[in-house]
Amino acid sequence: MPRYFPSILAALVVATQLSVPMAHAAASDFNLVLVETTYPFGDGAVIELRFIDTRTNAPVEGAVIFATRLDMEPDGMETMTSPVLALPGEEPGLYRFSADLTMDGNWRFSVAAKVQGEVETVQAQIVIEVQP
Ligand SMILES: [Cu+2]
Repeated sequence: MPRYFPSILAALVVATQLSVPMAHAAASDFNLVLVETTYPFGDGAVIELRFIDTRTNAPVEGAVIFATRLDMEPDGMETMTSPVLALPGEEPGLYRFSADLTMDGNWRFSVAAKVQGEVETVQAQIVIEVQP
């Protein structure tokens, strides 16, 4: 075991040196897209996001999407929020959430995502239109 240690250490050093932006995708290489931008007023809306690697158009699987916030900032009501609940995904690269859309108008959906193996956090703010 001890004689393997230096090579493990060397591998770690190489890995660390590679983890500069050159070796990784940038946050701008990813895109979070709403499947539907218009929703009816009411409880239990299912909001679906497609997470895409724009370099290959491949779905991004296994990302952790957090810091979700839904508020009415686009209509000047930033303090009016609605809780967002993550739902299980149904297909690769599709991330689903549930929220009560308690007022018609424009809502801002704020999302941050961690992609496996990537350093940068992907962030997006997407406007949802809720119709009466
Ligand atoms: Cu409102």
